[in-house]
Amino acid sequence: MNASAVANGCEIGGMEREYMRRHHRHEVAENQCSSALVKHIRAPVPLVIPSSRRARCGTPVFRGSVDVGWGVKSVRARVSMQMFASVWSLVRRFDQPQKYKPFVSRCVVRGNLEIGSLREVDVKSGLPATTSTERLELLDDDEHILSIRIVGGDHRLRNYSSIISLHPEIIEGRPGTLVIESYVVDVPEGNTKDETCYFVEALIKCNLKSLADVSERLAVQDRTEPIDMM
Ligand code: A8S
Repeated sequence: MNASAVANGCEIGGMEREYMRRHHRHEVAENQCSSALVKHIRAPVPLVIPSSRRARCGTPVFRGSVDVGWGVKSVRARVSMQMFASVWSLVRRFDQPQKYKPFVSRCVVRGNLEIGSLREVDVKSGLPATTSTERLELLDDDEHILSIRIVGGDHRLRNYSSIISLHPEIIEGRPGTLVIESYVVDVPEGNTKDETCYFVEALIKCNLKSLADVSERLAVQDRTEPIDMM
């Protein structure tokens, strides 16, 4: 990827570089800018792999392959358990970006959620835009990767495309998540590459900070409530 990588002041290590090489490839044209941001979150990627089953109480439950939280998916058993709040459970909701994105006021998806689905996102006042139309490009529940492309809206981010990937890591002895988000976008006429990167990175940093706050709060709640195994 022809991109600089920003890590909130942290060095980007070999692991991050390898994940970027594998999952964050963008074609970057001459009139475009691209970069990647990294965030470490003190909450697990997922504890279980989602299925559509629902418990009596309305809490999502799962039957099938269990990810024990350190990227180990060897525990295959017919179990049902309450879904643990996790970073992936927030990121994968293409239909509900407002769960963690602080600038989103409303989001509507028409039809089924599938690759190619479009979401109409309304953003809060005070920003240089009011709406954005975004297409789901990739949703990988095994590798924990979501990719979207912006296809419309009254803003200046033309041909914006982003990839967010989650990777399990241990932070101070507990399951944590390394988040990498990369993007490519056209540099609007009248702006420089640096200005465009600065603007987009500021928005992504806010999203990642909020993703960390929400998932860390949920992870603390999970630790205080027992697993509901059946
Ligand atoms: C995202 C990333 C970005 C969102 C941008 C960069 C946007 O929603 C906002 C302001 C704009 O000017 C453009 O993953 C747009 O949310 C907050 C409306 C697209």
